Parts: sequence; C-alpha cells; structure tokens
Amino acid sequence: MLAIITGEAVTAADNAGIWVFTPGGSPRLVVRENQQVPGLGPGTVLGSLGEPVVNARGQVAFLARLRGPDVTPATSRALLATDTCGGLHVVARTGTAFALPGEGGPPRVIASISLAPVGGIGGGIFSSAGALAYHLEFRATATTFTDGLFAAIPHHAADVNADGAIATADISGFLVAWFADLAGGTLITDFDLSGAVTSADVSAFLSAWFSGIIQCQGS
Ligand SMILES: [Ca+2]
Ligand SMILES: [Ca+2]
Repeated sequence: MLAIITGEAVTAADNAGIWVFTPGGSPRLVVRENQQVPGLGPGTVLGSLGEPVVNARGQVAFLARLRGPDVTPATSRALLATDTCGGLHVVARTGTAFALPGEGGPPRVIASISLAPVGGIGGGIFSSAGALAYHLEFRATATTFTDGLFAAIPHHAADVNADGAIATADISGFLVAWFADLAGGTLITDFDLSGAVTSADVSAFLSAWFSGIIQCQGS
C-alpha cells in the first residue's frame, strides 16, 4: 500500500512510502520518497510515488516522478520494481532509448509509461512468477506515437536464471554463459562492465552471489 506518514523530521518531500503487509508478518517499508534511485546519477531521487501493484512474492512495482540535478521534464517519469531480495530496479524511464527485440534501425525513445492497461482500474499485472507487464508509448513524430505492451522480470544480478531464488543453479548458469562468451567473443557475462570477459567477472559474480544470499535471507 501507499501511505502518507507524519512526524518530527518528516517533510512534504519524504512523507510518502510503500509498505508491504504479509499475513502474520510485520509491515515492511519498501521505498520512501526522497530516496536515491539505484543505478541513476547521484541525487536522483524518488520525487513522488504512484499506487503500487504487488505480486504473491511481495514484490512491488510502481510509477514514480523523479527529481534531481540531471532530471528534466522529459526524463522525470519512471517505472520501478523490486526483486525478490528487496532490491529496487528501474524497469523503464521516459526520455531513454528502448530497443525493440529483433528490430533494426535507431532505438525508440520512451515518451510515456503506464502499468499494463488490463486488470481493471489502475491496471497492473505482476505475476507470481515475477513477470511485470507494462505499456510504453514512443514518440514517432511531434504529433504521432507508437506503443507496445512489454514484460520484464526484475531480478537480483546474481539470480542468473531469474527464478526469484539465488541458488547453485545460478552459479552453473553463469559459468556456462561465461565459457560461451570466451568461445564466441560475446560480452553477456561482463559482470564488472569492464568491456572484456575475464576471470575477474567470475570473482565479481561470486561476490555478488554470496552477498545476495545474505541479503535475500533477510527478505
Ligand atoms: Ca536463480
Ligand atoms: Ca569484465
């Protein structure tokens, strides 16, 4: 649920948050206004939060307005979602390029984002398997748009097979892909984003895997 809180040291800029309630458990704060958005520039924070959609695993997805030194009106809307370990991911952001799978030519630029326009008022489909449906509009010309319905599976970086659990299968999956990169010269397992696939990527992955195991125990 989306809730507004009050109290000393709480201001209008950070008085909203999203909590998840589980049967028999205590409410868990997932995100709060004014918090830094992971993966975006320093000072890029959640300016305001939309109504969330929750799945059976306790993952949430929500639209947000971003605020920060590099945020312009064209880049201020984003769809965010949590993985099964509680990590927050940007699924889509307005003003950024979006390459349609299998389509050549220049990437499209996201003009607007909404949760899937299905499932009733407010919409939103976030399956118990972790797949989030969302709708994007792309600006084709100044006055015309194209659009499409997409799905994402927000997952922890060490959850290679995106099944929501960090397990030994993810290590073997990573190693298979790593050897395939070495053989084929591809960069899928360039985990440390160095531009090359080396043994450093295996160490970086294993380190993320072990910290993911610890982080996910608490969720
Ligand atoms: Ca997994
Ligand atoms: Ca690398």
